[in-house]
Amino acid sequence: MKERIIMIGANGQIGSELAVALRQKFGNENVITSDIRPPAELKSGEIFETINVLDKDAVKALLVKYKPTQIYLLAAMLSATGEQYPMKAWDLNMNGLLNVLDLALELGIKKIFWPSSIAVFGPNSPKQHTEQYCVMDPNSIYGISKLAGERLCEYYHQKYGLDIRSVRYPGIISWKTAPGGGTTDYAVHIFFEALRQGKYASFLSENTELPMLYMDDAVRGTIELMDAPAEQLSIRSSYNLAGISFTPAMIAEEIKKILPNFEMSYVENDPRQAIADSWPASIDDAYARKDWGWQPTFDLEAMTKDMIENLKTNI
Ligand code: VAH
Repeated sequence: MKERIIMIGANGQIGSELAVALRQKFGNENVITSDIRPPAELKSGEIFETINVLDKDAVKALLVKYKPTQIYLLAAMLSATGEQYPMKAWDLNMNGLLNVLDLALELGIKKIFWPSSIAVFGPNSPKQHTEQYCVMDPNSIYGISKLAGERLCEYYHQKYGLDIRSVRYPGIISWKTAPGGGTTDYAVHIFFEALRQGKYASFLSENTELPMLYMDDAVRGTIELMDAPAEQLSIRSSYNLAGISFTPAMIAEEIKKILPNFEMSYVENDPRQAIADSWPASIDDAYARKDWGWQPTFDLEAMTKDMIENLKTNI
């Protein structure tokens, strides 16, 4: 059967690159992107619809119009912005998901991708090699909404048979689309500033180790999960996914190997520090590796080189 995909929340950091890969895989005519406002650019042949995921009737009309076989739901408010507008974050992250889950059930759309995050772990979760199953006490509204969302996904799978698939993304690093409102965004901003200003003032302290993943790996891994045979998947909440764990000091050193004059400094008392301190430093992704062959390819050196080479020609 021909696959047709609707992506909701397609203008964000992950959606904008995932859409490119999906259009290459399935053809422009089979990938409809949507978001609350039009994208900065839309190439000829690409289909886009303006939609608010909280408007259930509008989402239903979209799904009835295009009859997708898969839905990618990426609309969410991330950790840092979520702490500024907690109830808006809860509303978007939870009711957006519930709208899609209920409509998928009603309209018989079996396959759904929904991103979770390492933000579902909290201060009492293990800090290093955080397992798939462990104490999870998130204390950001974003992390709380993602943990609740994981529980809903597993519930809709077990109770109704929806084929929902999910990964706990680390901080995602990319050069094509700037991230919005995240705690890990420093690891993207640093590259733009290193090339523009030759310096960067990090809002996270130098030894704040966080799990990160390069966008190329994140996009490939997401599609590999969606392509995996359903019977191979033992996790229906959300898979731990690991790539590269590093600190601001480590990424600064890596940048200096290419830009020797780069200067790093640190801003104290940024509210995002407390969020970062509640998260793990590294993740154990054994289940993803075993169930569907997950394997990251970019290490810190390769990512830094790729980021700087691409930004040099694109900004
Ligand atoms: C954030 N980039 O910083 C997101 C991500 C693990 C972090 O969920 O909120």
